[in-house]
Amino acid sequence: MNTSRQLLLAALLCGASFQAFAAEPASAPASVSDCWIRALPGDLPKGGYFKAHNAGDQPVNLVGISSTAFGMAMLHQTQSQGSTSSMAMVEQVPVPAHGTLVFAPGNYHAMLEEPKQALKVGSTIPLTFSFSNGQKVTAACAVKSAGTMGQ
Ligand SMILES: [Cu+2]
Repeated sequence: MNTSRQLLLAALLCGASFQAFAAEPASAPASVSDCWIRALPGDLPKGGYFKAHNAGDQPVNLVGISSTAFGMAMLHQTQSQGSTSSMAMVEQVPVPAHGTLVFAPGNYHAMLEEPKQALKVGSTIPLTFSFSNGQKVTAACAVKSAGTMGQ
């Protein structure tokens, strides 16, 4: 008798706390804007550039990129040493509280490989950005010509 009562109480408490969580407004401080992809011919990896914003009081990390339009999507950073530059994969990139992180040519970028279709300049491709707070943000990224230098 006592045990079933405790179980019932536990179930009620769990339900109550779950509801309290669900009733809270979803915290979604991260957003992405100005996304574009440089169209390069053939199988060359394409660079994706964008601005990641964080409207929250806590820093948040960008932890991944995915797209149904590419077989592989990674976070990269271009590192220059003298006249040579190379690219390194990065696991996560911090977006400061109330800050913006700019992904631009020559620095952080999305590396998009194995396109499932040829990229058409003027079209848009959705990229999905995953953040450390659990947010997934999808942005429509404009495909721009290979000669585009900035945004
Ligand atoms: Cu790269």
